[in-house]
Amino acid sequence: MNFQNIAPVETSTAILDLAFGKARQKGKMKKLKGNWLQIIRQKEGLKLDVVKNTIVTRLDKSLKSFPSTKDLSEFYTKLMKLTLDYPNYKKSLGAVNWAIEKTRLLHKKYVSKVVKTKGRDDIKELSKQFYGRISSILKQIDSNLVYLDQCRKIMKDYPDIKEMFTICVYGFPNVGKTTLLNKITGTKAEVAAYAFTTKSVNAGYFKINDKKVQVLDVPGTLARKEKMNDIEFVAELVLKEVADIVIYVFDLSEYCGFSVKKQMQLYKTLGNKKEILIYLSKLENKETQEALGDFDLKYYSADEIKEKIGSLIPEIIEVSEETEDSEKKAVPKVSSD
Ligand SMILES: Nc1nc2c(ncn2[C@@H]2O[C@H](COP(=O)(O)OP(=O)(O)OP(=O)(O)O)[C@@H](O)[C@H]2O)c(=O)[nH]1
Ligand SMILES: [Mg+2]
Repeated sequence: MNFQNIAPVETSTAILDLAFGKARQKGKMKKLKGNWLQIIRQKEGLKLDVVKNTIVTRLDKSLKSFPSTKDLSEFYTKLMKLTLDYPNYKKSLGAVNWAIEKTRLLHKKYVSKVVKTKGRDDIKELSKQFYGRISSILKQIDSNLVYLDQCRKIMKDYPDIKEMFTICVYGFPNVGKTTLLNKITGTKAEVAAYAFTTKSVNAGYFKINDKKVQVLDVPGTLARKEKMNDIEFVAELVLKEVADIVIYVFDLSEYCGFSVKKQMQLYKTLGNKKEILIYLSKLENKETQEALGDFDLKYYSADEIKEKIGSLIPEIIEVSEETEDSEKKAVPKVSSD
């Protein structure tokens, strides 16, 4: 899902200025035929069309560029609930929809009134009413438009997570998660010698046995449930909703600033619902070598991790068209290992 392409949402004033400006231009341009009354009726009808079309097109474009709820994965739905005022977001989309319908109805009503007018004053009065009512509709949704634009700005920074077999690299800040991601996938995400370098989700991809794998390196977490910030919640969400396998990174040298004991506590919170592969960073360090004696969990090198992942990716069985009348289906099957 790509959240970068949501179109900026204009304010009601900007949309009204544009619509009325275009209508004024239209009123000047057109050469029309008929008697004077027919001409001014036609002119006014055209202006009403321009106002309606401009407003409906602009609002509809905004509405359509937001993702439709039914296309969103559980991960993005939860992320939206976490980072937006979700009821206000839904209400705002509904309000824009309401304004589109209301504008269409009002236009229809006034177009039929204009053709029945008897003189210049009648027409003037009607168009004044129409412009007033249209302005009032748009003003009513102004706070919704402003809020939707705020949502767009937040959603623009959502990680682009693809639907494929996914590994989540997890562990305390500064332990070497991003370094491992770069090692496995060949990406060049930022690595630094201080905690919380990664502020968002880094994604890398590699192929094993002809199958593409997504590796997500999430920001370091301090496992403090009650004081989590948004990005730590995102890390948890990736871990729970997206990851098929977790790589837990231990830094036995403790150069990261966290004791092995603390790192072990976070590791234990992962439970056994998902396959967890342990990676030890900074293995060449003296301190790591010394701590290795007490470390009695199975761990893997970066190359071994890739191999192991290859053996854990589900087989995709293509159901042939002869056996299945409907469209081809891909049935995932977890390989027994
Ligand atoms: N010597 C050595 N240094 C490493 C190794 N892995 C990581 N480092 C160093 O440890 C520091 C932190 O590495 P990162 O990969 O940025 O750690 P991170 O877990 O992604 O950190 P956050 O994004 O802040 O959570 C950097 O200075 C790395 O160069 C390793 O295997 N050996
Ligand atoms: Mg990092």
